[in-house]
Amino acid sequence: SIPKMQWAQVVEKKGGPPIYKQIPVPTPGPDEVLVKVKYTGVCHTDLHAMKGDWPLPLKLPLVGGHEGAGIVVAKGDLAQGIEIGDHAGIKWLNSSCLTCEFCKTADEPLCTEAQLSGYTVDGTFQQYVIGKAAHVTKLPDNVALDAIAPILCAGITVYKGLKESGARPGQTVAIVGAGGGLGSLAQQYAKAMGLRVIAIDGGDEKRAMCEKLGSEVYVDFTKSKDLVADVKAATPEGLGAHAVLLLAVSEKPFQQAVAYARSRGSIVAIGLPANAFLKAPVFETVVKMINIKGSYVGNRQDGVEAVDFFARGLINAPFKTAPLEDLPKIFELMDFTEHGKIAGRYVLEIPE
Ligand code: 8ID
Ligand code: ZN
Repeated sequence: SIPKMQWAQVVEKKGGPPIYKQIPVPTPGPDEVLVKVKYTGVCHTDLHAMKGDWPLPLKLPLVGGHEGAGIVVAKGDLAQGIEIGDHAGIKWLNSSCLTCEFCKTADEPLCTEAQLSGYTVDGTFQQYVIGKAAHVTKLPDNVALDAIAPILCAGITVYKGLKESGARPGQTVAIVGAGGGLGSLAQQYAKAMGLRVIAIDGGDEKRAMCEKLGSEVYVDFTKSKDLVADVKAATPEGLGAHAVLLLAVSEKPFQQAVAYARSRGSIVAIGLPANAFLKAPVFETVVKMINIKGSYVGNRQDGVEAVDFFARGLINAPFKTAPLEDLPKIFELMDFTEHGKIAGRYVLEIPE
């Protein structure tokens, strides 16, 4: 039976920290489901939210988290497509209107009425979370709920970003921030999609991880004397990367990527460092015919496909597990201004 109260990590004021406390269990509306969360990933977005890094209003007090994997335990009368007992994933996109032009054309992340898990509505850092039935991702029963949790944001986002890059099998993609949560999964999706990977990040722990994940070259941005030259040297004929996936939480690579992108190549901005600007020399961008674009999570079908890659055993990125109670410690490790020390993803285990 569903209890009245539950454990949650609650951010009560901008800057945090999250407070571990008991709050009421929410009741799903007619077109919603209640998911008992078993595991949730910790995305850097959760840290941005707590710090108030972005020009996008936030719910407060807030239960963060948007990479939830669990089991449907209740549903409203109008909730379709998912049943009580199904394994389910809660994504960043908690709901959208489903009637605007963006929703009609499968660009629902662009819906102006979209609700965001762990940002405008309470997310997965609690035992019971609400999701709009139409947006919950059904998960196969036979996949481990801890390992699949990070697919619900990081996996979907990098899979979509790789598709948006237009890179084709055999081409080379430079992944900037390859050692982080998104980056570790990006390497696996890229490989599964037949792409060749250059990993860019800092430190030897991330080097070892990237080499295991199948990147052909690791460029350490903290040690390289000439990053542009090192990246280009790692590409076919030294002509640069066919695609660049920008996943870092710092501005510099967003202003540098044009220099090592191949002519006709694409640069896909995905990371969201605070107050940052994309900057590119007009001359090089024009004469190299560079395509610079943004990519924002994915639609429902991208979610289905990203989960399917995982369920078929093609995606194996490392993750560490910790109890929900440890969230503040994980934020400290993640914070790049202090540590930036997490190789891969942390997944929180939600108490029974
Ligand atoms: O839909 C979207 N666009 C979307 C979805 C999900 C997450 C965007 N994001 C954003 C997050 O909000 C965050 O800004 O993507 C960014 C990366 O999220 P993450 O992977 O969860 O963060 P992380 O695990 O902390 O990894 C960041 C990595 O970047 C490296 C760090 O060492 C770390 O491994 N990095 C940094 I910071 N500066 C770098 C640099 N100059 C760098 N790597 C290479 N060069
Ligand atoms: Zn995320």
